[in-house]
Amino acid sequence: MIDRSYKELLKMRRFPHTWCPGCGIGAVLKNVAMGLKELGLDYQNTAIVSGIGCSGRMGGYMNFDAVHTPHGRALTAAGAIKTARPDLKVVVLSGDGDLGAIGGNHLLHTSRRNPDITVFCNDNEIYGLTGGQAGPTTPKGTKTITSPRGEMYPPLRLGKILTAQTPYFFARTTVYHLNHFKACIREALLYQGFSFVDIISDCIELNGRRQGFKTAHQMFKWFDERFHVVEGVRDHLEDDELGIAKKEAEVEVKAGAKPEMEEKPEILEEDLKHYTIEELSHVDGSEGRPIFIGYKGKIYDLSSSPLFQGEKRMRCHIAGKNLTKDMEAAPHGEDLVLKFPVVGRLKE
Ligand SMILES: Cc1ncc(C[n+]2csc(CCOP(=O)(O)OP(=O)(O)O)c2C)c(N)n1
Ligand code: SF4
Repeated sequence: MIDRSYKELLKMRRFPHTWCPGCGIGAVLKNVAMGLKELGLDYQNTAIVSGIGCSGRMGGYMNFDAVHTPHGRALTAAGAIKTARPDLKVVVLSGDGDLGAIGGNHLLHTSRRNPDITVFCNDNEIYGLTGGQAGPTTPKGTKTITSPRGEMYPPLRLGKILTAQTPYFFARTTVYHLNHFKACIREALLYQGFSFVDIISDCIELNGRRQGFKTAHQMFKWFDERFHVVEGVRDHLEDDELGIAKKEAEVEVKAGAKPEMEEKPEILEEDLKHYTIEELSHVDGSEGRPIFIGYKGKIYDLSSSPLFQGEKRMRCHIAGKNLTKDMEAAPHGEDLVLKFPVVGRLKE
């Protein structure tokens, strides 16, 4: 049976929504809601922030405390919320124009400060709400209402800007590459720091039709021709690549100083407790219990993860489970787990 519990996170009473039929924003809203639901994120532990635009309307349909900011200011509000309430997950939903043009300066400086904020950018490569003007990510040569002979300037390469300085998490995906899209949403939400997902999406009415596409599906096929998925975690993504680029901060080693080694408490193999799947399922973080997960035969204690702190400690769906298969399908979570202490072994 299809799990439709993500709908609890949407204000269904406000439907039908405002977007045109075939618009990619619906897919972004639905899949972000599914990703939040899967990770146990809801109105008690998460705040949503949007800017202005068709994309900026997503926050209004979500069953969360959501802030609809002036045009371009979503990241300033998100940063303020995170500063005042570090226990909250803060998620920004907005468009390429809002985040990359009028909000571009905030994007630069928020990414530099690296707060734990996740941004989902519905990148339809146009200003949709205001009638289809060329925006910062409009590809060169695209005919728009403000560039009837084709956009003169090359687009802003969000990926290049956001991966220029470590640490960073930048993912590019499309509304058409559904499995990849879902994996990016999940990885971005799990990342501790500033994560940005550039979701190539369609504005069929005010971008697609002007370029000769008759349906949203024709635009999806065009996304499939323009982009291809690259596996694993990269340092950077080429302009035609869909994937995840992630890098930790470079460690500064002063001249003459010995690099500091991370101290890991040594646990002897014979001291490790052996857990069955059944026993593991009880160590799920509920009622003050620790948060254990299984991975490749070992049990890791994730209780100290900042994701699971605060008075409203989340009951995360990953706790108490053997995640080996899930993480093999989406290997980006591995480095998240390996830094936590090994506290046991999984009985086969
Ligand atoms: C200060 C200010 N300048 C301009 C506008 C007009 N305006 C509203 S939405 C928008 C563009 C939004 O584009 P994007 O973020 O790509 O969203 P989309 O509508 O394509 O989803 C503009 C220029 C505004 N509302 N406020
Ligand atoms: S104008 Fe474009 S972006 Fe706005 S709702 Fe319609 S299709 Fe979507």
